[in-house]
Amino acid sequence: MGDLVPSEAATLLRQARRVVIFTGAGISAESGVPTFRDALTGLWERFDAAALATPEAFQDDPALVWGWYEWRRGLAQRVRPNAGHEAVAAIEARVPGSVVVTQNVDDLHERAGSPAPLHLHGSLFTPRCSACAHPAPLPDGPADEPADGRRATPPGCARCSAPVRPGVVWFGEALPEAVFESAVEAASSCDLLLTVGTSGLVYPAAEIPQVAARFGAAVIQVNPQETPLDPVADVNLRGPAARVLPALVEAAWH
Ligand code: BJW
Ligand code: ZN
Repeated sequence: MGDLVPSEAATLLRQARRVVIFTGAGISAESGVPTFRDALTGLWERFDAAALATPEAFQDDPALVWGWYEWRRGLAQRVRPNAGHEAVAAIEARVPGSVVVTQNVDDLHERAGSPAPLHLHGSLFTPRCSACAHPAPLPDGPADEPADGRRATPPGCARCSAPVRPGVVWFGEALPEAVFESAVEAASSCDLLLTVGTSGLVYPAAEIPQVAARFGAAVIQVNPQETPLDPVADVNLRGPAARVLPALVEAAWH
């Protein structure tokens, strides 16, 4: 454990009064949710996730895109939060001025006990109308791989009968404004930002750690790989979140 976390990182966390924990797909990897880049497993390996996560893909082939998201919703429901999500909730419990900002569309932070994570890219669990944005109920029964393959025709909107779409943010779409503003506000007023399991490639989300650094916060990154955020981070902890985050909590407070 000792070599996972240098004392500098433990001290930064112990002394912090406001922590922002900024997470990406890597924090859910050890729960069994493929990261965005390797989300193309199983039945989906023939498809390019970046091409499916667009309004154009949904317009061209709504059943393909809806089926992909229903499969991912089913997977998210079947897996459990891991020790990384639990360590994040432990930090929030210990440092009351903390905020979780996640790019993830699963609900594993909530299920680990994080009270109100800010979901920059929406959620698998809040479908809405693709035309009038009226919120739609989740389909009945457990979401699963559609029995007849990859496709699942999306339900129609109760108000206008246009196809229902997933409540996520696709490429080319604006992030939910109030959520993004709250994230920027939290980043600009924290004294420590932890960036965990994100490639740091997708904007404007990737600005969040940079905002924190610009406003004088320390930045700790947790990722087994190098990312474009390496130079922004004061400390780079190279390892998987479910091992490194509990070790960091342990080193800070026990
Ligand atoms: C571990 C680990 C372990 C592994 N422990 N770590 C230039 C060209 C074209 C477009 C653009 C451009 N510059 C900017 C743009 C715009 C675009 C963008 O950023 N594109 C880039 C790719 C270039 N951005 C947008 O379009 C955004 N909107 C926008 O800009 O709107 C403008 C606008 C304004 C006003 C009106 C209208 C429009 C929207 C971006 C939305 C992103 N949405 C997605 C899909 C969400 C739904 C879904 O999940 O399907 O969000 S894309 C995808 O990427 C998803 C993720 O949240 C996001 C970030 O991915 P993340 O989390 O970093 O995952 P990975 O897989 O990339 O990385 C995993 C990391 O984990 C790796 O580093 C591993 O090493 C690590 N890891 N195991 C810890 N155990
Ligand atoms: Zn509608």
